[in-house]
Amino acid sequence: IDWKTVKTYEDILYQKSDGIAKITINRPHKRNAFRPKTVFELYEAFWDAREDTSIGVVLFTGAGPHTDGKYAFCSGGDQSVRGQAGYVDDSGIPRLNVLDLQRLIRSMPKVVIALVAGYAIGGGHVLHLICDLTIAADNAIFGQTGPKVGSFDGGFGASYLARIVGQKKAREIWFLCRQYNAEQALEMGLVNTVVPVEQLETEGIQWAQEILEKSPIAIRCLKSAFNADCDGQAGLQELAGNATLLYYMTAEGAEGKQAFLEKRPPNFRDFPWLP
Ligand code: 2NE
Repeated sequence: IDWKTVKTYEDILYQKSDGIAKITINRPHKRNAFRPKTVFELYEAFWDAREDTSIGVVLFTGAGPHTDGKYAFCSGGDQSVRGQAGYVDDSGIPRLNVLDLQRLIRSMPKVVIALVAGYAIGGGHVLHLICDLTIAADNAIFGQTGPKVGSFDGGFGASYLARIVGQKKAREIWFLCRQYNAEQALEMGLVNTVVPVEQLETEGIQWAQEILEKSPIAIRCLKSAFNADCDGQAGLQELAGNATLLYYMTAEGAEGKQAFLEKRPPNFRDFPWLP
């Protein structure tokens, strides 16, 4: 596949090719931990992929291996910039801006696939979790560390994890802060499949290409339907937004707008009240 760089960033790589965007956290010396700048850059790239009508699937991954031979998807918030009220950016403002990124990934009407080689730990584990699909390399290691390092994610990190692996397992993952290998993750439904690490990107591209053969609106509505089951009124808003989008595409919806613009009463009499 012929990846073309979209824009050059400091902490991430952003490429596209043939309907697929690839976003890579590029801080392997920190096991791809994110600082506020990393998250701002990720947000911009994900937003661009969301807006690009030629893009249907985003592959989200971490650069590696590092010079010590180890791989990481992401090891969560960069603890070296953690201040009293969050992760401190270049202008001294403490932030938890990864929460904005989580919501963008979850709500964008494109399929986001996490490609996890090595560590997906802490806030990095939550990032793979909220992706639509996860393909794990055989060397992947999953886990939460919050209660060990003085942090926690009680949002998607807790409630959505419990939806995926069940309440008992989710509590075990958070309360004991153990690490789980790729096979264990597969067994608990945390990932979709496991492949040899050298095959990770190829497998991701294969899954993306299969998805790109499908109907964009069907996938879009399904994603928002899955979200609506968990996300309360925000989830319903997403699902209902798609209903409005589809309604605007009908002659019936267009008649209302046209009548208003032509300053005449609308004529809905020709449209059936379907059973
Ligand atoms: C990921 C893990 C298990 C890897 O262990 P290992 O032994 O393979 O590597 P090592 O030596 O720990 O790390 C390599 C280098 O990366 C840095 C380390 O400090 C080390 O740097 P040097 O000593 O070579 O200079 N590094 C790794 N992770 C980092 C991090 N998160 N922040 C800053 N530097 C990091 C092991 O490294 C590990 O356990 N890392 C910490 C995982 C963690 O606790 N993350 C934060 C959880 S809290 C969070 O992410 C969060 C949240 O809970 C709520 C909202 C937002 C964020």
